[in-house]
Amino acid sequence: MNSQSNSQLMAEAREVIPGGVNSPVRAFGPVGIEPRFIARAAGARLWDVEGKEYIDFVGSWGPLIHGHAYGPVVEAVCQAAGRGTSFGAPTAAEVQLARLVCERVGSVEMVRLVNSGTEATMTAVRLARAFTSRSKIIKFIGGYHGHADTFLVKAGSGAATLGTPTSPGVPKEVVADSLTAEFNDLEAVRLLFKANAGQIAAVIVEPVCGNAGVIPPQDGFLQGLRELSCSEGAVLIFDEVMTGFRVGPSGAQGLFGITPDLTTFGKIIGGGLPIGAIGGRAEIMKQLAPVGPVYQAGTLSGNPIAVAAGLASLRALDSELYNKIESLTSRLENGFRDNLAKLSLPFQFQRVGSMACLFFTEQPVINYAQASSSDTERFAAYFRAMLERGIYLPPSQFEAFFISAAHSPQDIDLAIEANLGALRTTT
Ligand code: HOZ
Repeated sequence: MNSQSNSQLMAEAREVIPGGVNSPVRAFGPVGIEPRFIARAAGARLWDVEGKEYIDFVGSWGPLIHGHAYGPVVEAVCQAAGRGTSFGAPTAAEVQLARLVCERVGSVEMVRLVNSGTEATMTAVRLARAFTSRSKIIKFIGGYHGHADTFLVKAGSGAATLGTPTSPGVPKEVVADSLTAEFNDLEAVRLLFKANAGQIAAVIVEPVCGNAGVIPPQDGFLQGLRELSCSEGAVLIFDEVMTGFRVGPSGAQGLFGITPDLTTFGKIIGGGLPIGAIGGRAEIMKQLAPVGPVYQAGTLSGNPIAVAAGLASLRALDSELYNKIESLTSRLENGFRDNLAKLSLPFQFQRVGSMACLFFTEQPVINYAQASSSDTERFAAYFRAMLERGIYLPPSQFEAFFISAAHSPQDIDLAIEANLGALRTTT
C-alpha cells in the first residue's frame, strides 16, 4: 500500500499536473469527488492506493478486452522489453500486426501504425483531404475523435463532460471546415453535402457513438453515409478506436456490414498499450509518405513493446471469447433493466456488444441533443453510490462502460446488486 492517502496524492498531483490528472475525464470533476489513484489491477479488479478493491467496468476506456494484466500480454511485453524498447526502425512484428489487422477487418488493405487514436484520426483526415483535394469534413455532434484541433467542434467525451465541446485555443479558421450534424440524422448530412457540393473530403463517424454515452446507429444510417459518401466522392472514415475488435471480431463495420474507405483504431490493437492505426483502401493509404506525398511520421510508431502486446491480445480473440463477453453483457443488461423496472425508473440502458451505458433520461437516446438532456446530477449520485459499493464505472454520463472476458458471472451479479442499491439512493 502507498504511504500517502488518496487525498494527499491528489493534493500533491494538483501542484505539478494541471487538475492533478493527465486526461480530464479521469479527474472525476462532474461526479463531485476526487479520483481514485490506482495501485494495481488484475483481471476485472482494481485496487486503489488505500487498498480498496473495485470491479472495473472502464477497462482503460475499452481496450482491455481480456482484463487487466492478461498473462499473454504481460509475457509478450516482458519478452519484447528484454529485446530492446525502441528502435525507430522497422521490425518483423509490425508486419505481423499489420497483416493481422488486414486479415480480420475486410475493408483494410494496408495499415500505418501510429501512437494513439488521436494521431490516427488526424492522419485519416489529412489523407482524405489529400486524396480528394477538398478541405471540408463532416463530423457528428457529440462524436469524439481525439483532441486534434479539427475535431474539437461540438465534441463528446471529456469535452462534453467538462462543458467545452468546442475548445478555446482552436482557431476558428481551423475548424471552419469542420461541419457538424446530429448522429443518426441522415437528412442533415444530405443537406450539408448539398450546401457544400464538391467540397466535402470526408465523413468521419464513430459507427457506434461511444463518447456521448452509448448511442447505436439507427437502421440505414451507416448505409446512408456509405451511399452519400460514394455518390459525392467523399471518403468515409469509421473511427473504430472504441468499437474496433470490441463489438465483434471485425469491429462495428463487420457487425453492421458496412465497408468504410478508411478506419482508425486505438489502444485495443496494442493490448492496451499506447498505439493507434489507420487502415483502409490501398489506393488511399498509398498517398502516405514515403510512397505518396502525405506526410506522417513518428519515432515511436510501431513501438516493439506495444506491437508485441497487440499481437498477444488480438491473437487471443476468438468466437468463444466474443460469445462469453456477449453472454456476460446480456446478463448485466437484463439485471439492470429488471432493477429499473422494480423501481419504476424510466431510464435508458443502451448497449452495442460489450459497450453500454445507463442514461438518466426518459427518452431513448439517438443523438447528442437527447443524451445531453440526461440528469447529470443524478448520474453523479449514482456513480458515487456504485463506487462506494465497489463498482468502478466511467465518471461521466457521456462515456461507455465495458465488459471484459475477465469478468465472471458473479462479478456481473455483484454489479447488478450494487446497481439496485445505487439506483435506490438516487430516487
Ligand atoms: N477520452 C477518454 C474516454 N473516451 C478518456 C481518457 C482518459 O481520461 O484516460
